[in-house]
Amino acid sequence: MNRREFVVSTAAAAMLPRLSGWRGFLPPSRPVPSASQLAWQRDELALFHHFGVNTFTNREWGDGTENPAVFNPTRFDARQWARAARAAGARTMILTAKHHDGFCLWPTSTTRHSVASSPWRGGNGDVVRDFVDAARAEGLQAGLYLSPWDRNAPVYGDSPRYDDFYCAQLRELLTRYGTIAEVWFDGANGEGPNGRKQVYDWPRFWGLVRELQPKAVMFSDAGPDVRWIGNETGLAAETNWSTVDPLVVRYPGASGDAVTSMLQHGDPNGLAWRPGETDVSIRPGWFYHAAEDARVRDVDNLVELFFTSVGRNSKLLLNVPPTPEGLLHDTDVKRLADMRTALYLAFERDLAQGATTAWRATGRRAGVLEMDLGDLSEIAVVDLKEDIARGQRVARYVLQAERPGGGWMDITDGTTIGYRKLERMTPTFTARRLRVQVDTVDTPEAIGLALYPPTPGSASLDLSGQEPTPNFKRVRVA
Ligand code: FUL
Repeated sequence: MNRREFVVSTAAAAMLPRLSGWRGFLPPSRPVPSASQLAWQRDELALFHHFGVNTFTNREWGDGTENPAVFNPTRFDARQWARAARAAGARTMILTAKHHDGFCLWPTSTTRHSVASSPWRGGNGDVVRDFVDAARAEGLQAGLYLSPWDRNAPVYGDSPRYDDFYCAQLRELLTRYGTIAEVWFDGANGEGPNGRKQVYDWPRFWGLVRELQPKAVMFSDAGPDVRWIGNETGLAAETNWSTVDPLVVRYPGASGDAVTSMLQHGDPNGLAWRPGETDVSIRPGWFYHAAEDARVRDVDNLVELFFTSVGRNSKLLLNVPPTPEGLLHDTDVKRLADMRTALYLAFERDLAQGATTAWRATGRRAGVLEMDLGDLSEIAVVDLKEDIARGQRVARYVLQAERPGGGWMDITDGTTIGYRKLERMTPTFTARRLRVQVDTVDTPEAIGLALYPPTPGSASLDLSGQEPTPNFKRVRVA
């Protein structure tokens, strides 16, 4: 799509809600994901890597006055990051090509504030190049974060000139390094040296990404493909629609109660498919700080993050920051591998495999899935899913189990399902026959149900030779 088409389609999308009173006359189709959005969601886990001058100055936000000479990783090895990402079961890794300090991790022609002015590899290094090569060598996809807020660029605040500068940087990143799976925008916005607030031309930025990398998904508060989940604590909301009203969050960085609510919950009547991504760090900071070496999230905490993000119809983007050496810290690497083992064990044996199931619509906006496991089974995790290729419809579900003497007992209930809804059952429950009743916002469609038994506490498995797989399933390695 070129810029003009983008503007036209945005204008058309903006008009649709005004017709919403007429929805009864529109075809009864729900918004559905694009092929890229679907693939993005099915990957479930991506890693984020915050790396730059802050890694060396021990800060979270640089002010743009850093001397490029501080950037000098002594043992830089992006392949080590990629191996750790792969061992974690992630299928995409995203790098901060530029953070708010404006320092570029690739030799850009737009500014001298880059790796080219650093002593690292005699000024001939390119972190972005090594990063994308390493990701691909490990069979992973690469994504890039280019901070719009730039505290070094002299033209920041001189809006059209900075927009040109920013687009030139995007163009370099999206034309030099092959296929980029995700382009990550935050909404940070400040004043430039002229004292004026920068006004970003978002339709232009998004149009350029579409033109140069049509298959990439774009993340920001306002998408257009993937939305921020509204916090950095790893919590998607229990009620989480992948559809949004695009008029509520109009640009990245917009604030207000309606914005927060739309980011967290989406909108069942929203006309845009824009699923939520949950970005959170394995450490307190986004950048590496040695003082936080003992504060890396433990395995239980990482598994919990998976349940509160992926398990609530979101995707987990887990930040693991490289050290000043240019490596991921051993503690973090070990935690990632252990997280994957724990997830494999949790989802290893689906009790619903081989069960007898039957789905039927019970009304215009209701349906029921019935399941007979054949034997009484102890259930620790309930895993519900909708076929999101056909949109998201479930607004409420109730899971029931048959009592030994007949009759049904409520076990758990909830609101949205979407791509995946995971519930940890504490205490566990035992059942042979189950059913899930759903209320939907459109014609009911069959839902999926997987059930997992309790896992043996601390089993240790070597999964290092395994390919990352959807749903953290184990595959046999030849
Ligand atoms: C925010 C930034 O201000 C933080 O430093 C971090 O990069 C986070 C992922 O996005 O907007």
